[in-house]
Amino acid sequence: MTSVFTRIVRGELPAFKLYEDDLTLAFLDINPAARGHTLVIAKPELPGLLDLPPELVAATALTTQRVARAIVAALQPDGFNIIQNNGAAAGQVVFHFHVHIIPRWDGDRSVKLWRPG
Ligand code: IU
Repeated sequence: MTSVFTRIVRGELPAFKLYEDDLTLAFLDINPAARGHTLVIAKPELPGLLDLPPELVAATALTTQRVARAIVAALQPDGFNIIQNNGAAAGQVVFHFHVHIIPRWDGDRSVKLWRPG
């Protein structure tokens, strides 16, 4: 089955893209938990962290750092969360590997970091 993120990679669905290279893509989350909430995906359609070959673990980690650095420079949050859900029990909804970057500001304790479904 083709995931919604594969369709974004192929350009079949729109997304606000922040960064792209051969192996990874970063775009704004459609239902953000906070301003600047971004997803970094591995382009190949693999469900979770344990399915990734080493080169994709490395590539997605590097893209996550690069994009987080750009978000910090642009939005100047006081911090940020990196979240990566594996399995429905953990709140994963899209079974195509992705890392969440969620900017945080002092006093924003109302941000719900994980909302199942
Ligand atoms: P999760 O880790 O699988 O639970 O996160 C999936 C995320 O994908 C969630 O934050 C959604 O808002 C987001 N998303 C999206 O950005 N664009 C989409 O078309 C779909 C989900 I479907």
